[in-house]
Amino acid sequence: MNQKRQHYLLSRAEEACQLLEKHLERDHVVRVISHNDADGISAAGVICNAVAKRKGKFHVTIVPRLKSDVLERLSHEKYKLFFFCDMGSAYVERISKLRGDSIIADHHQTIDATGDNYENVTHVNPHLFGMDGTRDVSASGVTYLAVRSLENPELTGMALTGALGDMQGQNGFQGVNQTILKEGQDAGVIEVYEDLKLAYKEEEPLYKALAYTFNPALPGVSGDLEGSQGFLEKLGLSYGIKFSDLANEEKDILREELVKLNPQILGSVYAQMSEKPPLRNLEDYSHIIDACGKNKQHTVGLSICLGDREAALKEGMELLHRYQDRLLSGLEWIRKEGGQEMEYIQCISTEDKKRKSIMGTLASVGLELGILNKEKPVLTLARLHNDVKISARTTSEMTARGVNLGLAMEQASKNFHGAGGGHNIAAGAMIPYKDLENFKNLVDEMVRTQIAS
Ligand SMILES: [Mn+2]
Repeated sequence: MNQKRQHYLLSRAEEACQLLEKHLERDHVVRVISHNDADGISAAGVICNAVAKRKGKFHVTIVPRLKSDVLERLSHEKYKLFFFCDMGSAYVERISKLRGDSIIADHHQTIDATGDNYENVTHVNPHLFGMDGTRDVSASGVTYLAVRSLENPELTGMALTGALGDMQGQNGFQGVNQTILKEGQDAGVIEVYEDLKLAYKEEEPLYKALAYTFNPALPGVSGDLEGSQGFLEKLGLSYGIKFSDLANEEKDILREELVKLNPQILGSVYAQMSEKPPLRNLEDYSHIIDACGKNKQHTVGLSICLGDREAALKEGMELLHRYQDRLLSGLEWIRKEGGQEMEYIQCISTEDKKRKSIMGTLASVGLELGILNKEKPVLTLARLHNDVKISARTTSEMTARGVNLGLAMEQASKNFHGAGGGHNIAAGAMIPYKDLENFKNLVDEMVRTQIAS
């Protein structure tokens, strides 16, 4: 069953590949439009690398959302091939009106999968074939499929970097991601081994590497530099040295104690063999690209994907450190403030400009670390002029009990002429500020009903 679905997706991707090839042969510039997160930037990296390898030309624009004004601008452009990554599935009809051919490489749910017959649009999306775009494959993976038969096994790592950025593969890859991983391993591009899943193990002093590790979360240590120092001191380990400088027996002690904190700290590590640290470990790679996006420096991220190991990588690391500082101070703030608990949900709100863009991440990590009550879904609230931007996060235990935040955000926001939606575990909405109290009450009630039914 699954094999068959993958087969359909792969053959649709193959159609896209042939279309791409046709345009490359005619020396057409590929017009790439992609999303500003780690998955979108990696996806742009995949298509641009594939085009560059064939001596083709590309023109990339990275946007936070495919809004009307973006499509409007594109409608005046005279490119012969548009390539949409990580977006586009909700706008197939409008994309069909562009002047050239289009390829859509997306993995978001499609509202109308049947109205899909436009001669000049090749639509590649796992949902069209009954597959799960939240777990099975991300946009960078779908984009990889669309250049796969041009022989690009070296891009398998980048395809999975985006998947990790979209929180796929934290407990192993599945579906199409698994297929891509196997392909990368067979080609000697990616190696997988069991190891401690510590972040930036080769770069950072041990206490920082521990504090910056969020996948998985280490209670009392992740996001807490003092906690991490204390943990290492108690074990008699010097916290200022790098992991690689520990003696073997010290490494054993550390491993044993970390497993006690969270057994998932031992798991599969994915390494891209042609890269040196910090880009060798695919999860570290994805965090660096993510930090570029979060700091609104997506060109830096894209340059890293395109092979800049000098200026762009240096800047990427600076952006990563800035992002980590923000994350750590945000967590400290949550530890102090806590969530404002309602009956079934809790809220955290901020006026801090820099914090606003990472509220969703703070909520997820706060839940995982147990700083926030795991039993109550979190709504983060950030006021933007007359509107409030809401990010909603919960745990898989709560979704198993019936919570569906995507549904709640969509339905509740509609009541106040706002917009919202997303996945069951992570979703978002935008509503008028004046309706905030009513919105919160409504979501509280909705979550109550979801758990009860
Ligand atoms: Mn994505």
